[in-house]
Amino acid sequence: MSKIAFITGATSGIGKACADKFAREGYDIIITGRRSDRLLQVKLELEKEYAIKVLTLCFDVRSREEVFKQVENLPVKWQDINILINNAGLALGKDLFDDADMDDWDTMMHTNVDGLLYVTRALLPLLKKTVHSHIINIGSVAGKEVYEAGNVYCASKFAVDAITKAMRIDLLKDGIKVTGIHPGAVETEFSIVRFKGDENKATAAYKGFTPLTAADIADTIYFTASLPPHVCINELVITCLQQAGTYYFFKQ
Ligand code: NDP
Ligand code: 8X3
Repeated sequence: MSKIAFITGATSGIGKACADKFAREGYDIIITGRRSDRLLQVKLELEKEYAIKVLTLCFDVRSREEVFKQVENLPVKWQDINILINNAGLALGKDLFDDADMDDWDTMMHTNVDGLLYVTRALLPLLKKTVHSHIINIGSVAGKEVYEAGNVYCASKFAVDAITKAMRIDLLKDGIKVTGIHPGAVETEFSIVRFKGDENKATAAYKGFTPLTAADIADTIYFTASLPPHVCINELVITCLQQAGTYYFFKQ
């Protein structure tokens, strides 16, 4: 029987790359996101390319009710989940604390923190039943080191880091692995979203250096998920060669 990976935010970027990687490695995949057309497209592509099955779930991770409803309605054959990748997330705006839009703050905290909590709590009863299950949370270097105008995005990712550590401790008794992945700059739709569709600002974010790709992160995540049952990678901080921490870049 195939293993199952549940990946949030798989309509683009890191989540989509994870769906591709785990499908290539023979996993059946549950992919989530708010854009149903993209979910269907990913499903069709993966099922055509690999001999695996894909289940799409269209929901907003910020809705606790919706998250629990979706998980409660999972078909029985999709309930033996081995890997949960909590990836759905975003930054909105990059403004000094006194200029930032407070609605953006709410959206980031609700998505990056509340969403991750709801999805994990909803899936935990299933993860506890599966032998050797693994929760992988996508944090950020922004959750390790605050940078100017990063304020609440950084706070949300510091929270992801703390929650990841807390989960690892509290789920020790259940034998569930918990891993935090903390990437630096990865070229995805992240900056388009952050700068609200401003292509110039988004492109400038990756100018002068070679950023990580979503596939780099997916490969790393797969590595952490493919180790022997007794080995748990607690956390990995990953940047491209030209980045050190959140602030220092060697740009050419
Ligand atoms: P993308 O914008 O390419 O992908 C974000 C994904 O999250 C999309 O699939 C989106 O799906 C989903 N998502 C966002 N909000 C919600 C929501 N409310 N409900 C459900 N799904 C949602 O960005 P990345 O791939 O770069 O980002 C993935 C994760 O990686 C995020 O947590 C981000 O913070 C983190 N990260 C990114 C870095 C980077 O430089 N790119 C670096 C470090 C961490 P949809 O819009 O269809 O709902
Ligand atoms: C995304 C990386 O440095 O833009 O989490 O915050 S950064």
